[in-house]
Amino acid sequence: PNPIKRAADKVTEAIQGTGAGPEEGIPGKPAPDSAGVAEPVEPREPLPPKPDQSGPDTMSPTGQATGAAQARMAQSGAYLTDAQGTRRYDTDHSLKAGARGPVLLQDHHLREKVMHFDHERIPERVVHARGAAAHGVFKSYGTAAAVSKAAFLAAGAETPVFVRFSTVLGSRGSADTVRDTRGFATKFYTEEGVFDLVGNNMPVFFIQDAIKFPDIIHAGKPHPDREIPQAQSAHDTFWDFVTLHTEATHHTLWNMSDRGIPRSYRMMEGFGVHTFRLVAADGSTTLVKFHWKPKLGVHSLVWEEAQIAGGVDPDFHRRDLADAIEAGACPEWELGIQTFPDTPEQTFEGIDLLDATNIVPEELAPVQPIGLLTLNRNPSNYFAETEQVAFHVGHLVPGIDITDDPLLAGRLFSYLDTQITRLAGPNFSQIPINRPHSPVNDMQRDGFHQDAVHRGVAPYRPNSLDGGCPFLAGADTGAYIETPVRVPEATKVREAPESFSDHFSQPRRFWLSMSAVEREHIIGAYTFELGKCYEQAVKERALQVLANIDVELCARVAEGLGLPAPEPTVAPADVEPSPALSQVGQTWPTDGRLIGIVTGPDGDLDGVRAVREAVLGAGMVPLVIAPTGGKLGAGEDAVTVQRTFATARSIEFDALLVAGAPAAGGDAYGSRDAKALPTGPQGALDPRVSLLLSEAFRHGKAIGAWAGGDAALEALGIAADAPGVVVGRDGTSVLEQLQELMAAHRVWERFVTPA
Ligand code: HDD
Repeated sequence: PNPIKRAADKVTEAIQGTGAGPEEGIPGKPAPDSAGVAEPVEPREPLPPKPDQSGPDTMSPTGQATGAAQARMAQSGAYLTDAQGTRRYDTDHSLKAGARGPVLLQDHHLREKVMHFDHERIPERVVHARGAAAHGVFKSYGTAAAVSKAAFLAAGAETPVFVRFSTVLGSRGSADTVRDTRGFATKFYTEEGVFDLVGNNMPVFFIQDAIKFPDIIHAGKPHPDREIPQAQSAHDTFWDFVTLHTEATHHTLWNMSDRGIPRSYRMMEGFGVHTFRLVAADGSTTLVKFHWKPKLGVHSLVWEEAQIAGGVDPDFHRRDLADAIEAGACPEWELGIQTFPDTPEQTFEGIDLLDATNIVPEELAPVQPIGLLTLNRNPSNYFAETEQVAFHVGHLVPGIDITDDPLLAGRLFSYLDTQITRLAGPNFSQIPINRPHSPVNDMQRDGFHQDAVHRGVAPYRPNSLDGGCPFLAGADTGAYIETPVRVPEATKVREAPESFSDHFSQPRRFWLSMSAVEREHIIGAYTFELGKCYEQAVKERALQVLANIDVELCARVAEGLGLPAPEPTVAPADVEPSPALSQVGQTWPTDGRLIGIVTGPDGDLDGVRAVREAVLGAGMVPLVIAPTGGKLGAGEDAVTVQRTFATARSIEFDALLVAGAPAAGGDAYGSRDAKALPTGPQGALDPRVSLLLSEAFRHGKAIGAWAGGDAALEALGIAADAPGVVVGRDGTSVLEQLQELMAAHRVWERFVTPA
């Protein structure tokens, strides 16, 4: 028998006086609440974690359980206790002098409960506050073994990972789909210690020297007087900074491109940004740039979708990631490296590898795949894992070393420092999500939140009292040894090298590499963002920067702002486009794409059932959209409605299908009877369906209709032969054609571009 039901029955009996009623005020016998809502009275085992949430059982070096074992320890036993493990009989009422009397100061349970609540919030990250994360595994192909001795890059090595994606500017409660750079931070729990690859979804950065990081972030964050706008770069201080600091031009252009509004975390590239130095077993070194390549391709929202999603579903990306993993559509990325000879100049084909505002085009240095990342498990507790995870670019393992990139140097300070405030002390590596999976045997002691009970009396080296333990490792026993790079004889200066001063040729390459439709999106983004600025001088300076990238770009944005287009102040750089930078023109797997099926109670439900099966069979997600919730049809074959006209909005779907009416008599084509189509109060197409279809059309999504469902499209003036519209006799054949269209992500022909 169901224990919850049994318990509920008992309480009901008590209320109705048919059983042994709870005696008022006696601990151990819960009283029914005034609404008579039954609460279980018998303890039962907590619900097991969902399959994708149960972490591996491991023990940390300090003897603490981690993963699922730790989760059980945090919430163990059947009864509610206080923080000291003492059982409580009531947690809903303060201790009072009489039921209507004053609350007593001696109520230490009230005091403890509210005290803990008062301190539940910790400072959010100063940047990248809004994030979503998942566990997974990294399987090495072994192809990097020749250039790096890192054990996790050896052939066949499998390493647990935790990946956190984020936006940069917004606070923890801000929307996911804002125009911004996305963080892509990966913690590899390797057998040689933790390696963190703390990257972004863009390969370049705003600044070349970490000393400017507070400035760019102050400029991007909300204005200090009114604290607006939230999570936006469309405001004066941001544009003031990036136009006065032209090294930001390349990154700003990436931000204004479709890369600034990804469709999904699953469909983003990731980049280590800096040049790193790999060290092979024989001591030879290679300079590299890290790339994450998503198996589903790199795709973006269109700007209107991103804005609608900000209101309709601010958790759009977070939900998408968690839902996909829970459904078993585990996202995958290939890790790749571009390799460059480790010469004293640290340049490649004239490109300074220490300047983080530069890319090296993939056509010049191909990305070589070295392993596969699969995210396969959602966190079981957001705070414990996603919030408390602490990344640091200085978490390195033997075989991976740093370069003299001045941006990286500052980061090596910042990431440790910030955790001391955010995670309240220096022991954050003992928090379960941050614990290395390799043994820890340091001589660090004490401090706030010290979890370990260290043994021994001699936490110093050398010592004789603890038998000389711990011992030092050497190169042959896996020690991390810094590469003995020669530092050129130099004079102390506060200045940038001359090679950091070209701020326009790389942005120009990016612009020239874009397809016509991507250029339109960029023009639209600059026009929108600068249109939100109040200061004329800021807009004029921004146009000057654009003129130095490309005169056409500048002229179009100037036109939108109603300002004259300035002449360039630097000659346009003679650069070759890099086709790999464009997101348009290829096809990709459609796994996990969401298909909305619009129908009503009189719709072709047999057809809807068949289409649902076909969508599932193709590894995608069908969502039936109908006027109200519940079921359509009767009996075992009834179709469950997942979205109503009130809850469905176009942004959720990658494609839409409109069902018509069931075939009447001998007409195999179905009926265009208006009754089968979802109608609104006046009998016309329901306005919410009109909005759904017209938005999907405007956003370049594939739309299909069968059995007369195209009457809905006709009502909106969408022709049956419009690009990306498929009308057919049965839903499954229409679906096949939609899938082909979705492989290109969008119906690009629908976007108007100049001839
Ligand atoms: Fe940073 C967080 C990525 C430059 C200072 N950064 C942070 C996160 C990512 C990046 C993905 C979120 C990590 C997480 O999910 O917890 N940051 C970058 C990249 C950079 C970069 C790709 C340039 C190539 N960052 C950068 C500089 C500084 C910082 C130059 C400071 C001088 N970053 C921080 C920080 C954060 C951070 C303040 C905030 C929270 C945290 O570190 O743990 O220390």
